[in-house]
Amino acid sequence: MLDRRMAVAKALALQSGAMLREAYAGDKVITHKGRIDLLTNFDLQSEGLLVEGIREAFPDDAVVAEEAHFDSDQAAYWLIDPIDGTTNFAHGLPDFTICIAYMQEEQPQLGVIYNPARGELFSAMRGGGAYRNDRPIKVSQQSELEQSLLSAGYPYNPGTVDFDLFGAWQRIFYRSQGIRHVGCASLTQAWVAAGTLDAYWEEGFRPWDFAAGILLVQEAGGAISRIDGSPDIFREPCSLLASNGLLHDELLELLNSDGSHADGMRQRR
Ligand code: LIP
Repeated sequence: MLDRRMAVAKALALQSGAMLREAYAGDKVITHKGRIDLLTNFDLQSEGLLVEGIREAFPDDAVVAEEAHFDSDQAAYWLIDPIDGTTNFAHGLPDFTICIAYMQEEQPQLGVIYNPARGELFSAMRGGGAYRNDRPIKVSQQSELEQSLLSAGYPYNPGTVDFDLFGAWQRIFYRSQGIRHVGCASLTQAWVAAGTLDAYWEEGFRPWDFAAGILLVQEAGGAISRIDGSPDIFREPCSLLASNGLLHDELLELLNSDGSHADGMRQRR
């Protein structure tokens, strides 16, 4: 059944992706969900297409999607972000994805992340490895922070963040090769899974931006934890450090060296 769900998820991501590839550089109707949290008419169109497609293929499945669809209280459900990286999309930047996960007992079992502008289709099933365009991917083998290219995300509401966002950025920036802000959480995690980036952290996000990416990083051999080192990533405010594993402890130390998250445990694959 998970295989069938994967086939449907990939087909729907490609279908929505074809529409978004045509649309991202053109005109859109843009409204605001928050001061800097945007919504375009294409988020709604993509969500409609994905939700309809899933309901047609699996009429009994529950669906939770970013913009409008919330079947609640289910042990298993689809978790969808119709456009992750909406701000990039709204400005005509190519770094956005369609992001689909299937969750069971709050753990992603399947993840699909599709960046139509670059033609990168990432996928993972629990226990089955991680793939880009159906070819296996692995996290990097980089163990030197000095040689590492990293990424950090910034939430729409920095007030919800529980650690010293820019202090951590500064501490790590001076010790690494650089910190990119991609502006699309799922794509950033997919690039950690593929070994393009060595690690990524963000706090204050929503589960649909991260569920598929977490599975990809785990299946590609990486490590994940909250920024304080503890395992429950989806506890509000959601918090994630995703890395190749080799840099995880050093980054945890630098992220927490202002003392705000001293008591965490670690979760490894
Ligand atoms: C956004 C991200 C962005 C992240 C934000 C937000 P949206 O998702 O992918 O990179 O920093 O926290 O979650 O709203 O574009 O789907």
